[in-house]
Amino acid sequence: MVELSGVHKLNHSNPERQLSWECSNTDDCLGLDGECLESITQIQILWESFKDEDTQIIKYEVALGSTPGGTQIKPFYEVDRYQTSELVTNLDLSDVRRVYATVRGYNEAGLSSTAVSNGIFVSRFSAGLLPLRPFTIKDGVTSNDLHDLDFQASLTDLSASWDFSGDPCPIRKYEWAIYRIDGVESQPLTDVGGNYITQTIRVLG
Ligand SMILES: [Ca+2]
Ligand SMILES: [Ca+2]
Repeated sequence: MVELSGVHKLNHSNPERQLSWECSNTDDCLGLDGECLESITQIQILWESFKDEDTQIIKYEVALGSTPGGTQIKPFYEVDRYQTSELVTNLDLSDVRRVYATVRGYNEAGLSSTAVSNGIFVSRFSAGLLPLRPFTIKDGVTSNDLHDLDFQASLTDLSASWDFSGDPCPIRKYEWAIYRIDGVESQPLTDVGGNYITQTIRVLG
């Protein structure tokens, strides 16, 4: 089972082009799976319909937790036997880093089986909230643990370190640029990938 990242709106003028909120096999489901949630009040989850060889599924129950299989955010509640998706609303995810969804399906014999999602990070940035700790950028240093410098001895190298980890949603890509104090661009925004939190370049001239 998976979580969708977006806040989806129905387009009534063009129902043909609606994103299907259903997935019938694992690959389809994972293709819709989100890594970061853009809302702090609601989440859309999807699951493959449970298969039982002997009896029918008579009901599903859904819960949300901050740990895999947990129910801290929303205890189990019943949803229809024909559902394979659920929009959970009226949530407050402002203090939650990651959400995990769990679905339990019950067969006619009363036996249940459970599916747990792989989790989705709450993107405070997307929701317009402040990060859990401030984003920081320091110049002249090669580690964000060091203090920002206002002077440096090297005439050839420039360093900067940054920390954007205050948003639970992981940063996929960083770009950095360098401007002289008079506004002249020494280096345009340059992709340094997703893993770097510090960068040094050689400045010629
Ligand atoms: Ca996910
Ligand atoms: Ca400085």
